[in-house]
Amino acid sequence: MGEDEKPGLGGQSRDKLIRSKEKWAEEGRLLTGAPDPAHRNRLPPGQREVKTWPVLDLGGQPDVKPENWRLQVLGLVENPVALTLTQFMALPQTELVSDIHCVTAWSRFDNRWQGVASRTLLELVKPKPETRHVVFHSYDGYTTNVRLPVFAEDDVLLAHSWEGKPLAREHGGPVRVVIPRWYFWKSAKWVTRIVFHERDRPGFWETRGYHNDGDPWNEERYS
Ligand SMILES: Nc1nc2c(c(=O)[nH]1)N[C@H]1C(S)=C(S)[C@@H](COP(=O)(O)O)O[C@H]1N2
Ligand SMILES: [Mo]
Repeated sequence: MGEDEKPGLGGQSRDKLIRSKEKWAEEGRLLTGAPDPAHRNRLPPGQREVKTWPVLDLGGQPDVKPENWRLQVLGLVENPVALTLTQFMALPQTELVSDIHCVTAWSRFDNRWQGVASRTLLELVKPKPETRHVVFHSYDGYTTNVRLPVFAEDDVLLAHSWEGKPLAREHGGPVRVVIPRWYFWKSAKWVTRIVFHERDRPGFWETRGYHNDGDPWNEERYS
């Protein structure tokens, strides 16, 4: 792990937090048994709308100074890059509005994000043909995985701002991933490394009972 990449809360409280979420998965908490694959409702099954923006993490929020932030994009790509925040901000910029759906049952509508579209990044690094999977690595040691076509959707971005202001540290600033079609645990905060693979590598929650995909309308909460 690098200088800024220290896991948050050590020891007992972190273990307790992780254990209680694993228990949710074992018990199948919040499942309604009534999926909505056609998206008839804006709110996915078992979710409730909130107007606040809850903070979820593993008990620590890494303090990554903008000048120290790096984004490495590597693995099965033609053109691996390591970007400073200045270089990242110089890439073509996108603004997108999307809803958040957290697996703990809250949803937040109409979040306005500014950042770099995943497609812009893909054009820059050029994944090799055998690439199938993407893993995000964060400064707090968190990881999460998605299939390449999921990352390549046109509503996915690496966000540095929310509602026109720099993304707050508690929400993953300087830069986080936003994958609005999946539960929000796929949207890595404090992202620092994006690695392209031929084989899948389940991430932090995916190896602790959570679904490998995470489509809220199909209630893909747990594996
Ligand atoms: N690096 C990192 N990213 C993370 C997490 C985390 O613990 N560490 N938690 C995930 C989970 S479970 C959720 S619901 C969202 C929460 O994002 P928010 O705190 O901005 O609402 O971040 C996701 N990304
Ligand atoms: Mo979550």
